[in-house]
This record gives sequence, structure tokens and C-alpha cells, in this order.
Amino acid sequence: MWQQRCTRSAFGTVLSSVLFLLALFCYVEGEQIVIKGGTVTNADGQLVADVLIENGKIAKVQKDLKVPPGARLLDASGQYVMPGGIDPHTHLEMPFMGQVACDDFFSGQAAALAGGTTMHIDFALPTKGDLMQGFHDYQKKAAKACMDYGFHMAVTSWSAKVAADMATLVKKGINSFKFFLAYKGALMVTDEEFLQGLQKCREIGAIAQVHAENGEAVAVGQKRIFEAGITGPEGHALSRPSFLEGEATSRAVRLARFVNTPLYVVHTMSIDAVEEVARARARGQRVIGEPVASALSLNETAMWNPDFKIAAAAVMSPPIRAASHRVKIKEALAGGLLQLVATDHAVFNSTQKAVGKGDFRVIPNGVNGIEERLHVVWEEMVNSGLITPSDFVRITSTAAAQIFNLYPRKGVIAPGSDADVILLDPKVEHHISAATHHSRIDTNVYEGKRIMGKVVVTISRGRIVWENGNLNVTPGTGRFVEMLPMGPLFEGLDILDQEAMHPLGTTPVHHTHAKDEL
Ligand code: URQ
Ligand code: ZN
Ligand code: ZN
Repeated sequence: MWQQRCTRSAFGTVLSSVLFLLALFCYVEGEQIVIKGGTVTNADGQLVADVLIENGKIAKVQKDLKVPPGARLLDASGQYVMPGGIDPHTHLEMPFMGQVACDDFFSGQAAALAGGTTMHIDFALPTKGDLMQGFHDYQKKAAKACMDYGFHMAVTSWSAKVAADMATLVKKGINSFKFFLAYKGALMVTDEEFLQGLQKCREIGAIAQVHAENGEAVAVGQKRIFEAGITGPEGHALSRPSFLEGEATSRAVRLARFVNTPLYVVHTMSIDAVEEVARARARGQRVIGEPVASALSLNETAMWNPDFKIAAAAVMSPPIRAASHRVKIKEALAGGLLQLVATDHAVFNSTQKAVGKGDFRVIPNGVNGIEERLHVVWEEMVNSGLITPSDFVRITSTAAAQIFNLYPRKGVIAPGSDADVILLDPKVEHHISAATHHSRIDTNVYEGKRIMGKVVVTISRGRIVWENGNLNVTPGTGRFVEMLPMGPLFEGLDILDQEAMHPLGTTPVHHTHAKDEL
């Protein structure tokens, strides 16, 4: 019966779809690869060994591996063989401040792969306050993905529907929600809404993330500085001093303690925020501190640059601070007071930034970093002697995998893990520049920065996508990675609930004679 209806064109279509599926299968499964003679570097240690990759997974890690016939051989002698980077904080194609970030899920991810990052977690925004619609809209944006990605969801208002949608999204692979205590009139939530959100996160086993700046005071600061006649990008830094970040961080940390739920403080840009995170961790509270690459390498002087293009490019929130903050943030990261490094990659080109000429309050906030992160961390933290290559792997990959419940599928080179692998050659010197980067933005906040060490090969799920300066990426091959709730940060939390929050106990005391004496 099938035979009868089979015409030439039908046959052609069937053949092409079979060939397409075959190509996709070969594409998805990736080739057999043997990486020889490199120093396999995981967060928990290093060894000189060979790595066999098959079907998109790490198959073997051992010395003197035999090279199967037809396998691709990569010579990694003198190089580090590391898990691909995981960037837990990005904003691709984000609608924000009247603009849309100019890197989408293809260009942003291609840039990431060229810089050794093989997975990112993007912030999906609700659409008109609707979380489910926001999720669907971001899934559509991600259809052109060329590497693995996950989503956090932002919560910008509160209602019974928002609470219900959070519970639904947790079943769809989102295990973290972000609350903004800044961006008044746009993304900001009140303390009441934030508390509701924290309690819901605890209930469903999702990590609460917070953008911690006092949005009310920032609004006053912006008006004050602007009316003082300071309208340029430097006004952005002056309007939101670091102690407004400190205030909001301490408030968020204490509200999370009140609810007894883990808290993840995004983009800790100042000593003030770091001290609050460190203080909370010192009293055993589950608080994660996430500096971003710009805070490790840049300082606020860029915003005082007379060239508006350069100054506006450095406008992000919380602002990039004075050099003294950078030193402390690097030390806190080296000392384990901060746990991982992200980028907050949110790119607006100079035309988009120029809408803020004459009024810093409308310059779209955000900087680049998705391609530069590993190189900036390597230069600022390893080449400076502050951390070891294993620490480097922890703060650029493993910690994110563990926090977001992806470990050991991601974040480690071990049999059974996804074959997301980079080769970093410490002997290759290069300079960062908008002229050579892969992002769509026409500026680069790290312009001219010299880096000693370079990611020379990137392997994404068993396929070589970056090699000797050549990108080999295809839209639509990226995969949404589901992240399960109740991750490691939630283990044993309920014990804390049981162990009453008050030394005198929290069981009702039977007070006698009170009423009847009246
Ligand atoms: O606040 C964020 O994380 C977004 C809106 C990106 N922009 C920024 O300046 N950080
Ligand atoms: Zn933020
Ligand atoms: Zn962000």
C-alpha cells in the first residue's frame, strides 16, 4: 500500500529526511576523539592522562590510552585539559530599558564556545509579568542555540498565579528564580513580594537569586546626581554607591535566614556586598556569592572616560567599582568567601548605548564577557598566583554544576560525564579586542587586555567546535538542560527548621492565671 502512493518527489523527500537524520545523528553523537598527553585538571586535582570521548560522553581517562582506528587524535602535551566553562549568569536577546540585547542565543553561544564556555544559564524574563509565557518566549529565542543552556526565571511581581507558575516551572527543569531589589518601576519587587518568593523557593526546592541594590535609594540617587548637572556615564556610578549594594545584600541575606532557604547573590560588585556574604557564611548560612569577570579586571574610571562610547560601554548595575573593591573581591574569591565567577553578559552596542547621551539614567545597563570570562579569570586569578588551575576549574565550571544540581554530568572530566572539554595552552599570549571577538557588540570592555594563556580547543558534547581560531557551530544543535530542584544546597535544611530557631524553644508555653486574674 505504501508502495502505491510512492511518487518520485515523495521518494526524494524520504531520502533527504533519512540523510538529514543520519547527518544529525553523526552530528549529535560526535566523533571518537582521543586527547593525548595533557594535564587533566578537575576541581579536586590533576593528573597527566589521556581522555577518550565517544558518543558525546567522556568514555575513559587513563594513561597510555590506545587510539581506536578512525578516532580523531588531539595532542595536548603542555596543555591543560579541563571541563568546559559554565556561565551561570547571562542575558541573551534580553528586552531591557527599551532595547533588546544584541547577542542572541546563536551569536552569544558561539562567542562563549570560542572562549571555552560550553554551557550557560540565561535569565528568562516573564512576559508582561507572566512566567509561563516568558518561559515559552525564551524557549523560542533558544531555538537557534548551538550549545547547552539552562534557564533561571526572574520573578518581577507576586500573585497566586506567579506562585503556581514557579511550581510548574520547577517540573520543567528550572530550579532557580531571580528577584530584583533594584530597577524601580521595571523589574523591582517589594520586600513583601521578595519574602513570598523566598518562601515559595524553599517549598519547591529552588534557589533564590537576588540582585541586591536598594532600588528606592538608587532612584533618589539618580535624580539627585542628574539634577546636580552630572548627566554622563559617571553619573551612573555616583548615583548608586556601594553601600546601597551592602544594605540590600544584608537585607536579602537576613530575609533568607528568616525563611531558612539558600540564597545566591548575583554580581557581587563591591566590598560591601562581599562582607555581607562572608558574614552570613561565617555563621553557617547557605549563601552563595557570584562575582562577575568585570569586577575582577576593571574599575570605575572607564565611566569617566571623555569618549562617551567607551564610558557608556562600562555602564552596568551594580556599577563597576574603584580598584580597591577589585582587590578585595579577588582575595575573597581566592579565599573561598565567593564561590564562582559569571559574566552577566548583557550586550548593547554603542548605538543602543547612545540613547543615554545627556542622561545616564537611560543608558541600557550591561557589559560583555561571555567569550572573555575564562581568559580574564586565568589572567587575574591564576597568572597572579592567587589560585591554582584546579581552583580555576572550580570557580569557572564545577561550582556552578554543583550549585545548580548538574554535577557530575557537567563540571568534571570523568567517565560518563558530558564531553564538554577545553584545552588551555598557558604559553599562548593574546589580546582581547572587539576587532577579533565573536560577540555582535561593537565595543569590548576588556579592549586591549593582554592574556597569557588561551583556550585553543573547545569540545561541546563530543564535537570539536573551536580549534585554532576556527568556530564550527550550527544553529539548533544546542540542548536545553533541565536542572532538578532540591539540589545539594537543600540537603538537611529541614533539620534546621526542626531545631527551633530560638534557644528557649518555639513550642507554645501554657501561661496560667493570665486571663482569670483579670
Ligand atoms: O541586572 C542585571 O543583571 C541585568 C539587567 C543586566 N544588566 C546589568 O547591568 N547587570
Ligand atoms: Zn542584576
Ligand atoms: Zn544579570
